[in-house]
Amino acid sequence: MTRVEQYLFDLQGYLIVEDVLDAEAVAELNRLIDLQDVGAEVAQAQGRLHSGGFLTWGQPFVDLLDHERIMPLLKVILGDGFRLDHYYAIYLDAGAERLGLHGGNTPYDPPEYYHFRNGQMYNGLTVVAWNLADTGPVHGGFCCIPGSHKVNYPCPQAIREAHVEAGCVVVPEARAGSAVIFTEALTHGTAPWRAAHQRRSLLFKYSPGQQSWSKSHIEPPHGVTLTERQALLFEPPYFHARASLFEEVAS
Ligand SMILES: O=C(O)CCC(=O)C(=O)O
Repeated sequence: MTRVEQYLFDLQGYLIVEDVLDAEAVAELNRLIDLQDVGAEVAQAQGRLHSGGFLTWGQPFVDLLDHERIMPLLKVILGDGFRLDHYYAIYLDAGAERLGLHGGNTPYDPPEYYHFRNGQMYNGLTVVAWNLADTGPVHGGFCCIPGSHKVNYPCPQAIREAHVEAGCVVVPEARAGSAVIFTEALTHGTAPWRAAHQRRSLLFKYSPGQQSWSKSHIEPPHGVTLTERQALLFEPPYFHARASLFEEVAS
């Protein structure tokens, strides 16, 4: 993680990592999604679908679990030994309405925190959202109140209601191929989807090794071969003697 990335994540509570996937990789992931006939499901769900299960749809999805560009950033954000808590995709069609603002440092939510101690950050549940379509102020998609992972007052109702119309809410530009990393301690939501193209974002949510946000602990997907490091990401939550994700890692 560069000093700039570290500064921006600490300052804002999120970071856009541009061009992690090239156009070919994005096209392949989209092709594999198309094979699943997702379009019909999204239409049936009135233009908004949150759904998991895609790790069995092809190796390119599995490769995202521990992408080499993202892992060093997560090591700083979450500490070594973090685990995959849960994952799902967001599909939005034109006209999909907003998802309300949620999260934020206050009131305190134990599994979703941002602390700074001993000269380093400690985060609870943290999201890596892979964008397979352009998102941003014109199109819609992820929105947030930068810095709210450290805020000391609850988000006022007036700001929740105004949503993206509130001056403090941003819809960051995040093109296809980028990854948006954010702490769930950030106040965030979804801006209405105004683009003609379908929003496709794959959200991988990681917890520090000792905790779980989800009631159930995620199982490795059936019929998928994982590397040693990917398998470690599916370990249940515990702290003592947790294996490093960064030493002698099988590629
Ligand atoms: O990316 C988005 O649209 C928001 C996702 C969200 O609200 C969440 O991960 O809790």
